[in-house]
Amino acid sequence: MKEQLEQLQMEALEEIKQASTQKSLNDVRIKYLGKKGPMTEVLRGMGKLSAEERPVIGELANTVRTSIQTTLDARIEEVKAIELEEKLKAETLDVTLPGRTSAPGHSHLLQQIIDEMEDLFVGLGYTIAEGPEVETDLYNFEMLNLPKDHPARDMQDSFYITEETLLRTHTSPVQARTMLEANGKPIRIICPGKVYRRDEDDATHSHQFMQIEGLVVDESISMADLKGTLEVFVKQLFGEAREIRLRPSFFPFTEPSVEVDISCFKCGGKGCNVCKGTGWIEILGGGMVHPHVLEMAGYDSSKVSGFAFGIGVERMAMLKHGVDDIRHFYTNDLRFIEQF
Ligand code: 2NL
Repeated sequence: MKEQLEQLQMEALEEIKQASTQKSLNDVRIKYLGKKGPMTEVLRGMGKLSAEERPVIGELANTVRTSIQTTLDARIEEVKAIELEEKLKAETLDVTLPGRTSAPGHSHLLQQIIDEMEDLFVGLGYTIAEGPEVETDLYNFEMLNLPKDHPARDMQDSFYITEETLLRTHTSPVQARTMLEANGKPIRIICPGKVYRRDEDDATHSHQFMQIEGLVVDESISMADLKGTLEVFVKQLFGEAREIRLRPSFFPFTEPSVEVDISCFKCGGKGCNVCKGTGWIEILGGGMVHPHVLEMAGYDSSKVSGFAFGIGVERMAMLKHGVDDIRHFYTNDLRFIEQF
């Protein structure tokens, strides 16, 4: 029995030495010290021993059990430390690695044009005015000489939120607000921003687009001031060689009203596909602010006058860069965006 116990101890210690995971060590524990293991069996056979042998074998059995137990515990600690070490090594964070940088972007083409126009007009002494995109019927229509049931409202039929509030159909309500706030004082402003119209989207129409409107109100402002201002603006954006041409037109908020053409920047006026053979390209509308609009905004139309104009930003961008579909501006395809 003594040899049996010593053999057991040797085998157990050897297996403990070989085991390299917590799980296999636990298996060794169950195998040698478990209820169904060889130690239990040896102890059970003690009853058959003589009175002299029993304490000797009993003591040896205890020594063997303690030896297996402490060797096991020590090895488990060792394995735990190795496993932790490996885990830490696997999860190491190299803080010296360079970070992930995001590629530098740039302004959208429409914003670039707005920036360019803002710079130009600020240089001419204008300030930039902004206002809400959800507007009241009062500022969007009434104050601009478009009373309820006016047929020109149909052209700008819009997205209504309630009977009296809607998405603005032009940036003119910003100008109406600015005039009211000016309390009869002179103003020079441009109003860039998003506007909305109930339109079928196609290559040249979008239910949402951008406008820049300009407004000057002061003593003795005339059509000559409008023409001179637009000439400076057109030469800046389309080149020094450009000329402008004013044709009579109609807007409810200006009287007289004009449509403004520029000489074709592709053919110089001879006629080509861009100007459809006419030598001229229509780029904006404007006119002298209607006296009724001035009066509603608190001005004395017998003392002051004003000019106003409205420019479609997308149309300008399409002309300048030969873009054939307005929807390119909003689909955010990088192959388009990165060209500008
Ligand atoms: C166009 C024409 C225009 C205006 C906008 C305006 C604003 C006030 C008073 C008078 Cl507050 N006029 N704005 C005037 C004439 C034309 O826009 O076709 N734009 C794309």
